[in-house]
Amino acid sequence: MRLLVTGGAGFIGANFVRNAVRERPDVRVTVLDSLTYAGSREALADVDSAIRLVEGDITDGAVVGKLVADSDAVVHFAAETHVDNALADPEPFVHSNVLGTFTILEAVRHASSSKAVRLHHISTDEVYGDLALGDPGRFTESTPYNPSSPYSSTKAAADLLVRAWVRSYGVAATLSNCSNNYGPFQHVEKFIPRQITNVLTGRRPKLYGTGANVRDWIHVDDHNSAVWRILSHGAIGRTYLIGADGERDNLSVMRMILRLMDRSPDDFDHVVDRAGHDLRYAIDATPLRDELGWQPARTDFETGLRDTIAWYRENQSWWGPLKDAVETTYEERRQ
Ligand code: NAD
Ligand code: TDX
Repeated sequence: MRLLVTGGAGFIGANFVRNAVRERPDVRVTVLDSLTYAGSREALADVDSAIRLVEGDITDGAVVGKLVADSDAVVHFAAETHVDNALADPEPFVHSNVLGTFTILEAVRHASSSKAVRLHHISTDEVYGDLALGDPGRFTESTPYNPSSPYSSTKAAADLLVRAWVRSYGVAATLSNCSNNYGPFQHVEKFIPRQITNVLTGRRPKLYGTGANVRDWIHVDDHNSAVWRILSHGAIGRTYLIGADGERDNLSVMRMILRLMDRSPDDFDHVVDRAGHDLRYAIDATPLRDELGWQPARTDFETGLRDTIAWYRENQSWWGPLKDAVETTYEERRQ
């Protein structure tokens, strides 16, 4: 299978590509990534000789058209992904997430007139907005879209484009909306790696507001195993929610990081809360488990977090050069 992976130099995409190269010798991977601040060649260094990395933008119709025409399947990870950046400057989010997804869809539509091209579009649970704290409900495939932020609204727009291209043009696409990922190679702007690397560089960890907000954590390898399952066995046009029953409030995650790094439980600062901060996300992944037989393998969060802390300890050469600039930006925003 000739597989095109957009955003394959980012956190989830790079883990996906590394696993694909190791576990699926029948798959030939091409990565299309514009190597924004969030993309990293180094994340693909140990599979470098087994893949083709094309540096290019997903809004470039000529480049995308040619790569899609040479592929049997496309997994579309590329996006601007950080909510705080979207609040500060939403324009790149509209560009990459909306126009970029449109460009991919048009390329798949045109290529599909002469051969089969399978598309899997990666999205987020944030398109559903948020749930109240203490609400027993969880997001399902039929929860209405209600995005809160410039990030999630552009992801929602992209999802709706994919659904329309399936219905109107018969594009062979599936979609998935996953909860919060953690694991190796996550950019240090995000919550878990930010706190780990704050401790490792002698800074104080930073909690937005009271830390009561709840996220539903999943290890990146479990997200990616679900993506493979959907790509191989999913029903065209379907949306699958991906989650591993990992709900935890931010304060508890902060305290677990501090404990695992031998710091005292109050060794962090409360900082200015995020504007419009979503309260709680929670995924009901029953259809993915029952219909496609998917099971997450890494459901022990404490073990996953311990492994992630060890990975950041051992890979300072990867994240070290990014850290100062990220913290300077946060200081300017008083976060
Ligand atoms: P990331 O920010 O780490 O990586 C994004 C990658 O996309 C980078 O390599 C970047 O260079 C590339 N990219 C951005 N704009 C591009 C463009 N215009 N052209 C080409 N490449 C471009 O993001 P991530 O956390 O790996 O997220 C990947 C996907 O998964 C996104 O679609 C995101 O919405 C979705 N998602 C993420 C999470 C999470 O917790 N991180 C959860 C659910 C869904
Ligand atoms: O320093 C911090 N302190 C803090 O308390 C940061 C960076 C975050 N937070 C809070 C905000 C959130 O409630 O932690 C929680 C997680 O924050 P992020 O890592 O920024 O993730 P989130 O906003 O939940 O979005 C993530 O999951 C869904 C990804 O960034 C998205 O791309 C994905 O779609």
